[in-house]
Amino acid sequence: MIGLYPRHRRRPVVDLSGTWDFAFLGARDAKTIRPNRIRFNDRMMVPGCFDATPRYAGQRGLAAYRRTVTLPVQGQRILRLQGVHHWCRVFGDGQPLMEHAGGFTGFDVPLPPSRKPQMQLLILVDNRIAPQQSPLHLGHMDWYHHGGIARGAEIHLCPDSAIEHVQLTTKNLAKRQVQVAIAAIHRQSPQKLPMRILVDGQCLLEESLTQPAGRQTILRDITIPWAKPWSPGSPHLHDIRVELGEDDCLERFGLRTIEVKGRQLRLNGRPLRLLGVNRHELHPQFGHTQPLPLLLSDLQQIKQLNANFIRGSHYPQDPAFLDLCDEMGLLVWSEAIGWQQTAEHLQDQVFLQAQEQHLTEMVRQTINHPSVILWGLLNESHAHIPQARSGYERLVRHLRSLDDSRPVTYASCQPAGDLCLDLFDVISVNTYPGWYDGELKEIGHRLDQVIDQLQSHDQAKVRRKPILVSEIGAEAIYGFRDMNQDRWSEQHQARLLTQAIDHLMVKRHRVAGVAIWLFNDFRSSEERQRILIRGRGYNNKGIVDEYRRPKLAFDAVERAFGKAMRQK
Ligand code: ADA
Repeated sequence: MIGLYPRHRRRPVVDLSGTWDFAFLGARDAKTIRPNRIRFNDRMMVPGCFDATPRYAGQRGLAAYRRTVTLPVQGQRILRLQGVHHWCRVFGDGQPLMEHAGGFTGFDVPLPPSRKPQMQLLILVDNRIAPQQSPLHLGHMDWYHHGGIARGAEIHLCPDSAIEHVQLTTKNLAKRQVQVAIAAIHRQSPQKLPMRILVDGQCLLEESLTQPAGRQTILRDITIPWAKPWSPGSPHLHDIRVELGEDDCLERFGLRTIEVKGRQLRLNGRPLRLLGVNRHELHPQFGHTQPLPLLLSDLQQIKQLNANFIRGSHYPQDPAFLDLCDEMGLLVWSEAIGWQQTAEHLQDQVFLQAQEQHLTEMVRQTINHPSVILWGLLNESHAHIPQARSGYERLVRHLRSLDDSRPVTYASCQPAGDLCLDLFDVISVNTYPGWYDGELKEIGHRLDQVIDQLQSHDQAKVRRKPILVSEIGAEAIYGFRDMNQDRWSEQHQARLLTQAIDHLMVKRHRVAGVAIWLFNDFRSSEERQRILIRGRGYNNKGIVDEYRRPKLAFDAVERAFGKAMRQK
């Protein structure tokens, strides 16, 4: 299942989780592969990352997954893949159907009609770093790019009139008014269809529609008199079910607003202070795949820290993770994949188109989560180079066209020279005082300098925006406690984070929030320039290690966030 709960009651959905036939083809070129000639000699788990198993650890290349499914012959069949890393070509009964580049987001593959009840699915998956094939997964990025069908896979059996997606927006919090946008596709014309909208099992709207063939969007406002606003302290969720003809779709929804007012972020009209962590979806045994118990225990630990916020660095997080954040009342920054893109990338049409498609996919799968309060993109990219600006403009415009109900931000690592800050609603800064720059005793001073620069920026528009410290942290090797208490020791990391949180969120009240770098240690890129500065090949700035064992900094952050929370 994709996510935590079934999205359909009427529409049959075939879950493709489980074992598939598998073959690792290594250096082979996908173009030369004859699907019926592949010798399958292994089994692989879906969802899963093949290179997180000891047998294929560290391997880059082409892999083949195969599975035969039995399906009814009538109706439109759609294969939904929720995240394949990071390039794939899909075949149905030996016929190529579609290619997709980019992991971490879902996409649909329409399956051709067939008279046979069985269909053989074959998916070629490539985890090589090859920008011409997969422009968003680049070797310099500071995380390990695992390969495989990492998230869920399903086949949807859709009627002639089918719901493609349902988008829910809080229109008026006080009046409990929600806009329901139903994107539907009709393969026959004209279609007279009964439609109902039910909330928490109660029917709020019933009508009969006549729809022409093709794609249509149906917009309706509904009022839910009993709805309670969603907030971290009271994460109330409501079930909204849309029934259209023979099809249906269920979404869970939280009534809430998020806006920027001067230097504040406001949730349901009230000022918000974000105390949070960055989180990477990586685990030594599962790669990018996130088993549900792992997601839940990560969130338990994050809540234990007195945190209310998670930055999903640096790509869209698992849909089940967002479902859990909705339930557990955690606020999320949902970020599109990006890491230190250059001005050349930001002028490159292929890169920009791939980013636009990825943004569209991210927003589509994330938009109904009340926990998601911020959109982010292009972590630490070259916004200080004038030629990069048009690329930023284009991507921000695209993102806002997909959803204008959430503020947009991006994490800048050169705020003083940044030429794109005016394009965003919230200014976010990644800064490493006491680790990459300066010493522990200078942390407060260095943080003040960064904030002063922004709050006295020559563009008035920039001066008045909320500021988030989106990364701050230090490396510590789990278990390394040292009498010198210097860099790489657990003590150093604990002291640095205590001082930083205390300065930003207790002593001074100049920022809207902080997200420490980071919750969990994770494997970094195998590229030489990166691995030489990453002990064990890992980014060790987690306050828990890769198996979620707490370092000294865990308790320190819990105490510091607790103190900050009580200050409110
Ligand atoms: C950057 C980057 C992170 C990580 C961090 C670090 O700020 O955004 O992804 O690489 O540096 O650990 O150095």
